[in-house]
Amino acid sequence: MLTLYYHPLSSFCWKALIALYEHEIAFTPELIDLGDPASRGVLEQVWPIAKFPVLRDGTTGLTIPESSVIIEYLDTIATAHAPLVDKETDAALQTRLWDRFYDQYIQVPMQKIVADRIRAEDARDAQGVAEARALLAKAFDLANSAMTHRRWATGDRFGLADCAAAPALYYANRVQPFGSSHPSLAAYLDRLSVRPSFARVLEEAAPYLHMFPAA
Ligand SMILES: N[C@@H](CCC(=O)N[C@@H](CS)C(=O)NCC(=O)O)C(=O)O
Repeated sequence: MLTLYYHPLSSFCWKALIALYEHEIAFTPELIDLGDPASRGVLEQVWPIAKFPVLRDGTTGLTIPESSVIIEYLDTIATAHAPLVDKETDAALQTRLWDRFYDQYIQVPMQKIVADRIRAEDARDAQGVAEARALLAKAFDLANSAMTHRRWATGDRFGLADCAAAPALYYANRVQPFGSSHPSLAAYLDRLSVRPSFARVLEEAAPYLHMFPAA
């Protein structure tokens, strides 16, 4: 049996949840509240870095942190659906490239902006936030032009990079809206939002979304 250590508001956890729902793999959700020392301790025990998601496979005894690695692992144990990382080398490289792109150049700067909002006024990092916003703007341009002729992140098949793109774009659009400036990217986010796996994640997150710092 699989256990997922997660929080329903966490963008990197959304990435793993999308993959679990795509594969229709059963798992036990272990909700972690990082603000509660006991709950944080549970996460630290399985992964001392204390970042989620973390997957624990009770059958093999394996503990797997890092959302992209979790998704690659799920491909190895799920057989009912197409893999989320292509088997063919060139396609796999594209999938991993766009997975890194959405994590590093959209999700990470988005998180920088959000994290700054919850800091004390005198600990805020205006320069870091400005750099994050500039990186987001550049990444939006690149992703928008890539998505002009694609349905999913790397072409016709939904995969790992789409699992990364969905939470990254959802939250980035809240901190730096791109709907009117980047129509192809906005249309891609619309497609992601009605994909049943991501629609389910959004539905489950809805009771927690009021906790997202608006500004
Ligand atoms: N590279 C990691 C990033 C995980 C990550 O940053 N998770 C955030 C939640 S979205 C977290 O655990 N934050 C808690 C903290 O930094 O204390 C992955 O892909 O899983």
